[in-house]
Amino acid sequence: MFEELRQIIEANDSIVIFGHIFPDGDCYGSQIGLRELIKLNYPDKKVFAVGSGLHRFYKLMGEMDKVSDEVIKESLAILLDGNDCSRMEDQRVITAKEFIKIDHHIENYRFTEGKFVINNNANSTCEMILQMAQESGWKFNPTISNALFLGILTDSGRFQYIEDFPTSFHEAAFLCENGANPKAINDILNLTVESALKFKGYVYNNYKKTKAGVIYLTFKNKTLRRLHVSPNKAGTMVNLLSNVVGYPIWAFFCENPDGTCHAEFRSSGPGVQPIVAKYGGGGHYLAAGVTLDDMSDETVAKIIKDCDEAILNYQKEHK
Ligand SMILES: [Mn+2]
Repeated sequence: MFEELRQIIEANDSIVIFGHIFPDGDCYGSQIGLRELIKLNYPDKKVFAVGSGLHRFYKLMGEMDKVSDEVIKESLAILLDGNDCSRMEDQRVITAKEFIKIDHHIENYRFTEGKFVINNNANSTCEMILQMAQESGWKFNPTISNALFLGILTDSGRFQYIEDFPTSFHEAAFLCENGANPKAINDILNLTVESALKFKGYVYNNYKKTKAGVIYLTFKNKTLRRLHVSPNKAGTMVNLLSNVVGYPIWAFFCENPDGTCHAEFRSSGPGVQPIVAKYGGGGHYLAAGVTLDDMSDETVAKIIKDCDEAILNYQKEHK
């Protein structure tokens, strides 16, 4: 499946690996995992991973690289875990010499910049990198295994959201046999801070719901500042409202300092990706996000109404 991408990687001596804005475990894990795989298996190549990464994992898996504009201009850019160049955190990506992409998100429009492999059924981009490495017969080391395990673990909701359990568990076992340490990774993931407790208290005291079955919350920017949580960080905690009986869609609307709104949607059945796609957002069928122009009552009401309709249609289809 990855033959063509592997040939392009082999043909380039300088490679820069890009990840999406607001990097998560899969973004950082796939960037580090692929960088270390290329370093180990093609020691003569120069390979870098750019972006802000996940600081709390630096000690276990390694840091991100600082790369000059000149290097990017002479390099192959590998885009990971995001639809296209506009989603990448380091916008210098557009100046690269050549592009390839590996991703598991639903494609909003065709990636025309270069060759790509997309697998919507993969639980993570890290799983795809692992499959590429196995297909290529590449060697592994503990850093690579930890990094890829991190992405599989976090993007699958710790092995909940998986299409093909036997395959994913075999892959997890392979990574453990090659040095991944799930306990060390979980220990870092499980750490929390006191402000998170205050945030949870606010969520459980202030959520709203609709008759059809949407449970949601809007956060004014000043509320988020008072709670010491950024709009993006708040969005990652939308699952605080997950799996409440009678509420198949849950959502957070988080107002950014500039008045725009970062909104996250999750579902246990009705598709939310088609809803956010109407507003320029994207993601997965049951887990998607969007940036809205504002967080006015009208804007929120409109998209909540779409969610209500999706639930009612879903219920009709699944009677
Ligand atoms: Mn991902």
